[in-house]
Amino acid sequence: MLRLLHTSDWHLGHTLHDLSRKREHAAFLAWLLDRLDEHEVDALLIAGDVFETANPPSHAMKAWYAFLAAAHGRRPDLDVVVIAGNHDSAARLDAAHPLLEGLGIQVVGGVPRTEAGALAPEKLLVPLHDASGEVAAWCVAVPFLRPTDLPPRVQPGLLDAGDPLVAGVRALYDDVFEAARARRQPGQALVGMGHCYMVGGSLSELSERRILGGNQHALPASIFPSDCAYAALGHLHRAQRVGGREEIRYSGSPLPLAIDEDRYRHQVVLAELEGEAMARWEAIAVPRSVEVLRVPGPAGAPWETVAAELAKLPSADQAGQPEDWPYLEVRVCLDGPHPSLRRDVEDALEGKAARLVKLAALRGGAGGTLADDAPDQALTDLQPVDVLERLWARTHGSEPSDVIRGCFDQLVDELGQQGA
Ligand SMILES: [Mn+2]
Repeated sequence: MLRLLHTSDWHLGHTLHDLSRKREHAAFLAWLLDRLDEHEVDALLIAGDVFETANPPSHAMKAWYAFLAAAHGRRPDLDVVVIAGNHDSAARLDAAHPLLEGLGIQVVGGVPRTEAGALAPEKLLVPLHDASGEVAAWCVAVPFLRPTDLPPRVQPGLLDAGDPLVAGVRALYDDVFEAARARRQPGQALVGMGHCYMVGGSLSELSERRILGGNQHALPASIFPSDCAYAALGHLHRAQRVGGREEIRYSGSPLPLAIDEDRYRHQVVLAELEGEAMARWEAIAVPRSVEVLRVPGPAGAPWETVAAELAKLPSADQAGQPEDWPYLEVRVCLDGPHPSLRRDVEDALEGKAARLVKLAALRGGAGGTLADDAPDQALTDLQPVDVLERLWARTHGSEPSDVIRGCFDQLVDELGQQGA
């Protein structure tokens, strides 16, 4: 019996519209430590996006190392496997590897290569130990892959409907699973890890950057072979299985990383392996330490209705510290100009225990021009690709092609890495 605990997409250092998530992350990490004990976890799999940015703030790095030290202190025999996500700096994560390795913590940031440039699949293989200290499984720990990580020998068109990137990812996983089969003894399981976008996955528009294995290069579930007992995935923030296979899962993020993720069931996954196969799995819900309120709801309502709802919010003086107050999104349907909307909302929230992170003015009604009343949209509400689309529409009067989008996404990713 081998007990795996799978989590991903912590995004330490995240801010929600400039509000720090530090306290929520601290609450989650303390909760997670308790789960390791409660469920007698043998191996903790962290499937990427440990940090929000390639160059995270020092408090986020401190939280990360404090967690690893505490986990090792509580369960000295715990195996921890960490892969880099697209938000992480591969090099920065790897930098701690020499120190962490001695604690049973395996960090895989970048794809290891020999001096001749060949893939070194052995370095992506991590043995997982059961409670008796025996190797019970081999973990194929593949970090987030960038185009330059893929083998050059891949010929387009042979597999995967002609997408050479998808074929390249498949070839890399094949090589590492093959190396794992060569190492394993009968009775030892194969476990996969990845930070990628799989075919049919459900995206959060607001918080997941499009990546390789993004919309244009969705990976088929078959990159995880049928003898893979469990695949621990990261990138999508909503917990879900992939390709109808119970053993291939996104754990989802432990906290909502965008307002529209408030309805996700935030969780970690506990999977139990018996011999070479998964015996059972269960989702463990992560308690939410700070609520997300959407008033009146995603559809919005006229201002009078919204004002009445805001008046019902609890008063600030009975509601603890401001850092614990709910995040609030207010959605107002307008059928005419309402230039004082922001001020009216702020007045309504005076003395209320809620932190306004987003005010959305939804135009409806008679379709007259409301240009003079356009809601002030903050740049922080836009994703980089939104800016591309707007500029492209203004310059060319059309939408950018998939090729242009793909190049743009890659550029944004490379810029993020340069901060590291
Ligand atoms: Mn993520």
